[in-house]
Amino acid sequence: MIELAYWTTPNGHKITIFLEESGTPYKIVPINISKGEQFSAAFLKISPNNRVPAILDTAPADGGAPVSVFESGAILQYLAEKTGKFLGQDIREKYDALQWLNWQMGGLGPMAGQNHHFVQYAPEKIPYATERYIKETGRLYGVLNKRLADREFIAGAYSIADMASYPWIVPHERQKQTLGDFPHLQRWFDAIAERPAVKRAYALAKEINTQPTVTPESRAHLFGQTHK
Ligand SMILES: N[C@@H](CCC(=O)N[C@@H](CS)C(=O)NCC(=O)O)C(=O)O
Repeated sequence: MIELAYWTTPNGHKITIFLEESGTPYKIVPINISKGEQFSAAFLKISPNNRVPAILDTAPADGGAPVSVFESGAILQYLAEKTGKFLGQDIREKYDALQWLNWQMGGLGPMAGQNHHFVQYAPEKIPYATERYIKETGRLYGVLNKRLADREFIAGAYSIADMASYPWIVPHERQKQTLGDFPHLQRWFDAIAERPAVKRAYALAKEINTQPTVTPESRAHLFGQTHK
């Protein structure tokens, strides 16, 4: 059984998409980051960076003690290897998916995250910062659009690379991007949105939380964190 420490955010959706797509049994453990639950001792034990998602696999492949994994990219890779799904065995196919998974983790996710921060949440509007992250998000959309020009999915077959990127394209309007400017990305986005497992993952999120993550009350938990 996979226990998924989860909140209804893009990085959380990546994992529910995988679990729904693969038919892996799982249990959600909600970690309401708007209320500061990411700082509880029990959660920090499996996710020392105080970020969701994280998993606990109570029945790992080697039959040993439970295995915990944090960082959504590492979780997707762990689950793909555990189930033998959505990550090819062939070296070229596998590393196509892994390099694009890491592209999402090191590029699209953090840049779009800063875009969300400066465009929507920063208490003062800083034109240099908003422009930088809107442009960088657009540049990354362009890279993905080009990649998808001659293949159905990012690494050829539908894989964990697609599951990592899709939730970060969902908020394209909030990121001040026009999907119509990226026709191959738009085609890919529409196809993934129609997948029954993806619909189930987003429907499940609505059962858990319908409130915005960032509210006047949650700002104190989410922003201005220091080493203390
Ligand atoms: N690189 C991490 C990022 C995780 C992350 O930033 N999670 C956010 C929600 S999407 C979070 O837990 N925020 C809580 C906080 O900022 O304290 C991953 O992909 O798992």
